[in-house]
Amino acid sequence: MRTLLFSLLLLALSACAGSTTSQGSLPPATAPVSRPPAATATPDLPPTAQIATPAATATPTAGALMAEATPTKARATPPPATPPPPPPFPPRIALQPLLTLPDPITYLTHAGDGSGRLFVVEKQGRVRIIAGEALLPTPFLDISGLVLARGSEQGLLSIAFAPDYPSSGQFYVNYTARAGDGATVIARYRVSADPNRADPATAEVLLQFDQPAPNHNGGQLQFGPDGFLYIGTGDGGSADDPWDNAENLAVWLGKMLRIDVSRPGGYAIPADNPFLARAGALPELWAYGLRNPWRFSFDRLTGDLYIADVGQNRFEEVNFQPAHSTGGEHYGWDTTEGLSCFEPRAGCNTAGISLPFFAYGHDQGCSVTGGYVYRGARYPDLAGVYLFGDFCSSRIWGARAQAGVWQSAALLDSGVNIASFGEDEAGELYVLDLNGSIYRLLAVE
Ligand SMILES: [Ca+2]
Ligand SMILES: [Ca+2]
Ligand SMILES: [Ca+2]
Repeated sequence: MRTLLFSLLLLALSACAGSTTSQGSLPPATAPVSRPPAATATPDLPPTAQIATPAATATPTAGALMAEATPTKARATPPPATPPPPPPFPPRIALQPLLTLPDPITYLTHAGDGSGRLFVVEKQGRVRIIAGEALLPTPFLDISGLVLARGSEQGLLSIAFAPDYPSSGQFYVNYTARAGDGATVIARYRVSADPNRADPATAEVLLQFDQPAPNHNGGQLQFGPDGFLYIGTGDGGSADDPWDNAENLAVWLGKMLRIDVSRPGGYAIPADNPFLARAGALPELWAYGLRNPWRFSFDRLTGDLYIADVGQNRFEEVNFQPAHSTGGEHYGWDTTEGLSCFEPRAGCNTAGISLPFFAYGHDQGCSVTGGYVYRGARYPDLAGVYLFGDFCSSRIWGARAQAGVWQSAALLDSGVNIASFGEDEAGELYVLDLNGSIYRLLAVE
């Protein structure tokens, strides 16, 4: 593992060293969607200082989180002889239009197969391929006959390719189904003999659970650095978690799930899942207390997990789970929203709750869209920065932990209804407008 990480580090360093030439082959970054926002957020302060919150809640948390966020030194050993200084913060970014699809889109990723293809998820139930910046006319997968996409948060919500996709041809989808009137389905499929076409007849439903309301269906799938499949589920919907699902370990809703899909037929429970010994708890649970973790991602270099959790009426938040976590975190909902008490509104007990490292009020947005830590080669200024945004305000932020302290800043008012961020195989990032437009995310001078 250490050897692998060290190799990755060397790769990243050599990529940085070669950045000047690789940048020269890019189109000029002259198409920012809009200007950077006015400096409403204080760039160099920890984000906890940005929002008004009861001091009793915020103060102990900030200290604890900063300690937790200290980069794990063991991972980077042996260190390079002269580590490069971190790039200045905040970076300047812009968006550059890539393509516009005719239908609403929810996600973009890659297959990890060296093909350079981008896979774009259409809300109605199709997966499209972009190859060489062109949209292929025939979908990779079309399961629109199975997908219920009526509500704004319903549809085909994400796709994740197995870590061994080049040999297994297997991938996973998360959608709300016509069967069960919007029930969540996690299903496995395989590619056909044509690498640009999946075989719909290979469908195998791994998990299906009811959704009591059309909203808060989670939707993200990601393979972790441990090879297990992580699944974010929302609290089921309506408002205020009326069924108190998120804190109930006996139900699927409001959770992060973790399952082993490495063997044929169904799935297995990883032997170190945190609630195996807890009577009445579902063994698939990895973490709980989530409201609607619409997007989460792993830092491909460090393995740290960033979970953006959509808030109720006051705060949006992003949670940090270090790579060495053994799971079982309670992310607060619906005892807390952001850094504040939610139920009850005052005097809530935050003992044992993992509070977010970044929260913002609804003066700056209304629905957080989690993104990725930039690990690409083209833009060294973005190295190690977690980029994320808000669907309603279109704002994009950057955040990073530097010497154990979180730095964060608003980077761009993008004008995009940010449904998702996407990452290609090279680690370059994309921003998706729900309405169908895809943008490259660039650093600019
Ligand atoms: Ca729901
Ligand atoms: Ca409640
Ligand atoms: Ca929370």
